[in-house]
Amino acid sequence: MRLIYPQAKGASMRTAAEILAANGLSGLTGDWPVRSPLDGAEIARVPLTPPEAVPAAVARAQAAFAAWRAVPAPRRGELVRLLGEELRAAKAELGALVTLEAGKIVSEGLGEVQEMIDICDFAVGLSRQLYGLTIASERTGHAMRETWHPMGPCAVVTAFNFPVAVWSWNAALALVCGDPVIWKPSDKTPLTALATMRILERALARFGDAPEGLAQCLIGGAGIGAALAADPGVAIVSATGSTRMGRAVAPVVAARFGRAILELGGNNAMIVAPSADLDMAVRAIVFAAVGTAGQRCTSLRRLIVHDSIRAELVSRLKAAYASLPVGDPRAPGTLVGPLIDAAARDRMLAALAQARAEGGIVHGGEPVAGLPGAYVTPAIVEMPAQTAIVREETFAPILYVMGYTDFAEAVAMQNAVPQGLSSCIFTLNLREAEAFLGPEGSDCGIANVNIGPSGAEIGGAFGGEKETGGGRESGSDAWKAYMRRQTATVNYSAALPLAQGVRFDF
Ligand code: UN1
Repeated sequence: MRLIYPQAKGASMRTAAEILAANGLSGLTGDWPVRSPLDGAEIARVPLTPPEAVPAAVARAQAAFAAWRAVPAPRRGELVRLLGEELRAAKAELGALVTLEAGKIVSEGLGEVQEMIDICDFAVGLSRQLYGLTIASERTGHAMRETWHPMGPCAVVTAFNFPVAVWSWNAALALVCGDPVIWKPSDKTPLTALATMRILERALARFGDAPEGLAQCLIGGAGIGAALAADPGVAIVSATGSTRMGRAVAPVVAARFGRAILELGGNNAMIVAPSADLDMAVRAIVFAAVGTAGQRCTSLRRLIVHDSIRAELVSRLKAAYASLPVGDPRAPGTLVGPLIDAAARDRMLAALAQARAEGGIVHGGEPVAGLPGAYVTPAIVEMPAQTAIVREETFAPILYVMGYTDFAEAVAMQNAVPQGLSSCIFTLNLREAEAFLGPEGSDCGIANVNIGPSGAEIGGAFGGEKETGGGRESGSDAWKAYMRRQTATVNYSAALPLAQGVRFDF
């Protein structure tokens, strides 16, 4: 391990105040303290929205909906086009704020903003492609069609680990689909949310005549999310976070027949088959398990390796891990930044203790002395079997390694966890690759061959099955979840035939 200290040569020495100012966030006052994971220091205080303010916010969104749904979709797309332009202009500064507030290395902070730009581009094109169907009617002189209409206000609940990109996946689609957006960001990362709202305000000003209340941001705790979930004025609740959070939100939305889009926990695996290109596999494993300090919902947590190559792969991974630069994420060269806070570090250490108790051999996984903040060395844990702790998602850089002998056993292990977000296989064997992607293969929403489980592009639908919640966001036809489908039958004949040949003459 190489330690990178905050005063490292080449690290941006800009103060938090300077980065906040560059994002238009000077002079914030409020009750809620925001801490940077870089060193645990308080960097700002922001005002909190009490849950009692939610009904008024929903009323504003409803009023905005009445106007926005009537705006032609390509014109709605123009607002998202302008948002993409403003994000391009703000990329460096917003990326720096993501690094400051969420602890991502510079490249990943910038990558997160690029993901926002990408989904804006996608949504602009989509604004001219909200295609429905024409359907052949069984009746003479009848025409059937399916049309997609705006749905209503969309609440977007996001997590600290992708503090702005996940909002944009939802907001860019919701806005072109005709839905106002109410955002509840993680209370660990309100500053990036406020900065994003400033960027959106610039786009709204250039757009000119968007309704007031089209996009709101409510900073607060779980009470805000609970109030949004319960409010019948919120048509869609798109929530990203833990399975525990999803268990609280989903029944409340379901009880009022609202629509939920859930993106919850993942416990993502890679199968490494005997034919795998191990050089590529090692690179993919290290990025997916260690990148973002293991705090992606798509992070690699389980390695299922053929017994014939297990010892070699583990020894190569141990060597790679030993060379990883851990420390100040602002410094060029750092690959492992801090965990979000001390509680996250404590959960990692508790998981490792449990893994040991369940027979695991732990390499790494130690708190880093001498650095402020919750810095840890990433852990590789050789497990005798897929025990209880392996089946849990721990949001930290822990990679559990298990062996297999035959392919069917490996696929069964991959699927034998409660979560179902992302998965992958490294193999040069076509039969294994296609079987992994087939109906008896991976049960996850995302399944990859010869790339890792994380770092998805925005063009595909993003989400997963089982305890991951079943929702899909981002690309493909995920937009349909933000609209209501209407089936229309038009009779242009002079008769009134009934379907299915039913006679009802009088
Ligand atoms: C998340 O961690 O909630 O596929 C989202 C990825 C990113 C998104 C992760 N594009 O890793």
